[in-house]
Amino acid sequence: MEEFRGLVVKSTGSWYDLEKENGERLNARLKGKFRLKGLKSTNPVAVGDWVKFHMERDEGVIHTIEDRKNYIIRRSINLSKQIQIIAANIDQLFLVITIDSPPTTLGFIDRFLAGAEAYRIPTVLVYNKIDLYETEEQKAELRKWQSIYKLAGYDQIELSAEQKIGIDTLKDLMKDKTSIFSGHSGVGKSTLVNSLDKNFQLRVNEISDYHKTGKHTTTFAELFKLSFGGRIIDTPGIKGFGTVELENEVLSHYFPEMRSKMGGCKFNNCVHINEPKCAVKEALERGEIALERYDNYLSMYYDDEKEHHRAKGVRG
Ligand SMILES: Nc1nc2c(ncn2[C@@H]2O[C@H](COP(=O)(O)OP(=O)(O)OP(=O)(O)O)[C@@H](O)[C@H]2O)c(=O)[nH]1
Ligand SMILES: [Mg+2]
Ligand SMILES: [Zn+2]
Repeated sequence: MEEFRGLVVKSTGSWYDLEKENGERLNARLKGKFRLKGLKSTNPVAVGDWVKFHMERDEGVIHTIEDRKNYIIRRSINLSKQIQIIAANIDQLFLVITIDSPPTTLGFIDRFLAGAEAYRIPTVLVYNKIDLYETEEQKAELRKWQSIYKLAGYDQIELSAEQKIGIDTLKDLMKDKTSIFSGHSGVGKSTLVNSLDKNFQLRVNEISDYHKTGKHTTTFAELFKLSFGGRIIDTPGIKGFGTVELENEVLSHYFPEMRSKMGGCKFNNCVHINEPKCAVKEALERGEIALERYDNYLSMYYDDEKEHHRAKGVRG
């Protein structure tokens, strides 16, 4: 039987829309006795997966999922052991940020970035609405944030989705890659995505309206192709990574600027708080790690500890 290769562009849970390598689209379902090793998930195949299939009449029958480069999951609310794979094979996340309209906090950004590190997905910080940074004070604040994340090693761009400033730089970064946009409500994600591709406009509005109906807990992700050669996965599932469990012992691994220094710590289980001869704290003192980032590291560390004690308490 002839075998084909396809990309999952939409999933309803029982039906999949596939795109073949020649661009052709078709409907597919899973082979009857399909089993996935390892992961206990409610959906074995997710948007962004590459699969192998054969044809039965005019529908595809998926029999193999290719190895994933990465994926994002969501824990289902009722069945605590079950997870739902939201999307797979993501090349990059764009975290859209506005400093005060609406406010994004450094704490939110650092949690998001640590979560993305845990999933091994590169993140680019996108400062939108630069047309609104008018006073010297506002501009200074923007420079300060940019210097914090430059020190941490993140790529950053600034733009105005509304005034179409800096859009080409974003398109260059997106070319031939699969991207996801995240960020607080109102930072301009839809405006930004609309400005990328004229033909895309309708779809984006459809999506955001759909989300507003509050059905997003059962909505699956969808993958869209952009005319300039890039893909966007639209997913309601990751406004942030608040639900990702980041174990305290490895939390600093998810801060790239700490990760690169911790080889020099005296203790190999150093958590860079009270230990002597800690290379991370030495770097902090030399100004090679931003104090704001370190403070957020600490607050995540102690938050999780509190969480942990509370959970223990409940269990008795
Ligand atoms: N001044 C200015 N306003 C912008 C810019 N980008 C977006 N906006 C405005 O910000 C508001 C929110 O933009 P949206 O694109 O709807 O934001 P969103 O991130 O998609 O929000 P949710 O769908 O709720 O998550 C709208 O009124 C936009 O017109 C920009 O670059 N400059
Ligand atoms: Mg939107
Ligand atoms: Zn240390």
